[in-house]
Amino acid sequence: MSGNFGETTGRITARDIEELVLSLHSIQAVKFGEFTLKSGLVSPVYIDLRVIVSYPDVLRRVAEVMWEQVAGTQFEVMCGVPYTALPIATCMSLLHGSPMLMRRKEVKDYGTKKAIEGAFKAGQTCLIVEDLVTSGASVMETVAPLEAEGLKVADVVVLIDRQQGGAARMASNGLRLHSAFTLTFILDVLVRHGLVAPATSDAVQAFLAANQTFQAPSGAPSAAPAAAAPPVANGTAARLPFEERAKAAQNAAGQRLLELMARKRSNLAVAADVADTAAMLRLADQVGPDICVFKTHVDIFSSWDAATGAELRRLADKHDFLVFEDRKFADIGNTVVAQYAGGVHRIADWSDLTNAHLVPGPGIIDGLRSVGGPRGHGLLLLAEMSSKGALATGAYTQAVAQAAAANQDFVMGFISQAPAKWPAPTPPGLVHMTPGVQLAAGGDALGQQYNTPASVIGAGGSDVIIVGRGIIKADDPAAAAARYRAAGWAAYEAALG
Ligand code: 5BU
Repeated sequence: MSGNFGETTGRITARDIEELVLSLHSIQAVKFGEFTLKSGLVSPVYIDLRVIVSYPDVLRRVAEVMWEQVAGTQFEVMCGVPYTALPIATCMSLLHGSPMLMRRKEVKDYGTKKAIEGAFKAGQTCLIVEDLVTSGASVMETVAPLEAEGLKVADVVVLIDRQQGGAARMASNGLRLHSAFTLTFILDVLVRHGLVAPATSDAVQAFLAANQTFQAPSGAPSAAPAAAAPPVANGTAARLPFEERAKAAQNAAGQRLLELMARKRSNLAVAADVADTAAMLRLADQVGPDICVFKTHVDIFSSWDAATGAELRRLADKHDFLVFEDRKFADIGNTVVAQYAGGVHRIADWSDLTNAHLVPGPGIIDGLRSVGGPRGHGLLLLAEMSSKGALATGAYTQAVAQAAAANQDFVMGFISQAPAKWPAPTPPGLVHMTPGVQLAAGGDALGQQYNTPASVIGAGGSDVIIVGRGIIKADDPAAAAARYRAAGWAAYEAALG
């Protein structure tokens, strides 16, 4: 273990977190097998963090990792969800001198009858500390009595997000969920270390997918098939919900993207055009809760190494987004193979999707497929561009649409501007992503042209808004991302009719 855990202000690395996952496995806080839950369901995974009280070193590392998640968050007091999180909250309190409150699980029917113990004033902000979030129900049980006492709750920190709807439930209650890692991340680490078989990992993932707890509020697209709707991906009429289109996707990354947009209720991609990797990673952690895709231009960062790629992957797992390297490949097949797999950046090692021009002809798709196909990656073809005077129009755009339709095993969609204006709808499994988006239409001095989320998703018929400067130049990028997410999602819901 690196020395960071010994210091209260030290930055915790991806390696520290990986080692913590291994420790949790070795003390059997995370187990795999067949476990009958209270509900009667048989689960292939069992997480019980109560055991960490017997391992003070693990408890301290858990507290440090969780503290790190809320380092930039404002709060005056903390409250652990009884019982498992109480020692964690206590440990965070002791390590950082942050006062704590306690919620009684059973309110005393004698004496003071207080539900909340400790010293506080109405109007103070309270951070909720929890070990594990599944549905989020236990967290809400603790939020209610705190709010009843006049405390304000905006943030919840957990060690593990089981990815079964807790984050969506928190969001629907106006709460931000900060998790140190997801169950998917635990599986990745344990499979990589040969401690869990890939088949077990697959079984757990299938269990998680089949046991989602959060029902989107009415008005949101339902999980039921859209009866008799024609298979139209874009255009202004008869749009299918993302979860339906995921079933039509032939590329693994495209399917994951459509599923995650539906699950996370976000069709926002952020363009991380910042100067260095530290700023890029900070941005990924800030906007992560609100985005479906994090887009990079790896060649604008002042430096790059494999550890940065690994840390970006950890953040992608933590916040549930895909990484898109906007490389715009444009060479012959043989060259793009080397550019995608090798070089300084080793793009295929850390990105889920990338993009290419079709100028060289279909050999570019074949070359990139030979690297990305076996890894489950996807390719976006550039069909239109946002810049003034772009030459990708008309017959060229239509040739791109045809090439995408003919290569759906690897091509997951398009960079486009207004697919609703194309002569024919594209197959429903293909995704449209659109850059050149700000809350007000306009442009910059170098030819960039901006449309609004409503016009891009609505009349334009696109699926995902890509926003760079509208978010990264904002005083508060996280707040700006939340605004763009809301605008993009409202436009999508309106387009569904
Ligand atoms: P902006 O700050 O929102 O303008 O950033 C837009 C991003 O999308 C930026 O990274 C561009 O390189 C990228 N982009 C674009 O703006 N227009 C295009 O047609 C394509 C990519 Br393709």
